[in-house]
Amino acid sequence: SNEQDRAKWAAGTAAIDAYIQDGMKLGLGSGSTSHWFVRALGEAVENGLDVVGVPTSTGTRDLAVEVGVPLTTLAEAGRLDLTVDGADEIDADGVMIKGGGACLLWERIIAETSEKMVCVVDESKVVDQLGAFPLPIEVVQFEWEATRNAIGDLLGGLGYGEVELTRRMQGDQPLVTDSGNFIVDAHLRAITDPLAIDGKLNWIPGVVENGLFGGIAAEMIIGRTDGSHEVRD
Ligand code: DER
Repeated sequence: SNEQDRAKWAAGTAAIDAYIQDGMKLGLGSGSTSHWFVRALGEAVENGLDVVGVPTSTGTRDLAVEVGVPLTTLAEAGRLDLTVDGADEIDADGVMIKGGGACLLWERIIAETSEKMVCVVDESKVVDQLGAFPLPIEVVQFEWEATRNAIGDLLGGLGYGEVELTRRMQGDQPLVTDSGNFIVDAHLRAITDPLAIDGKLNWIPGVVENGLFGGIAAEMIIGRTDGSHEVRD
C-alpha cells in the first residue's frame, strides 16, 4: 500500500542523515526498505558524498549500479563501517527474522563483517514475539529433502512439534538463491527461544544459514506511514 511504502521510504531515507558520512564503507541491504536507502544514497553520492558499498544481493547490486553508488567487495574493503539492511520481523531485543527476500546468506556475511548493523523497517515488522513470519533456512540443493527432514527433527526436539517446512518457490520453479541454494521456510508461528534455534540449525549437514539474526542489529529505524521515523536501540 502507499502508506506502507511511505513508511519504508521514511526508514530508508532517514538512515542517510542518521549515520552516513564521507569515506564510509557500507553494506547495502536487500528488500524494498533497504532499496529506498540505496536510492537516497545514490542521490547523496551525486551531491558529492564519498562512499563505497558492498551489495547483499544481485538485486541490490543492480540498483546500486543504476543509482550510481560505487561498489566494492569485502575482499577489497576488509571490514565495513556500517551495514543498513531490512528485516521481516524484529523484536524488542533486536533479534530479527531475515530472508523474506532470499538474501539472508550474503546479508549475514556482510552484516557480520561490519562494525555496526542498523535495521530499517516499517512499523509492521516490529513484533513482541518472533515467528509469525516463517523462518527462512538456506539449504544446499543436494538431497534437500533429507536436510528438510533433519530440520524437522531438530525443531520437533526443541518443542515445536510437527513444523510445516516448505521449499520457497519462484513461480512454478523452486527459488534458487544468489549462491545457488534452496530456501526452506519453517512455519514456527511463535519462536520462544530464538538463540537456541540459531545455535543448532546451522550444524545440520546441508544447512548453509538460517534467518534468525541475533546480536547483530545495533539499532533500528522505524518508519511510520505519516513519513516520520523513530530510532530505537
Ligand atoms: O530478506 C530480507 O531479510 C530483507 O531484509 C527483507 O525481507 C525485508 O524486506 P522488505 O524491506 O521489502 O520488507
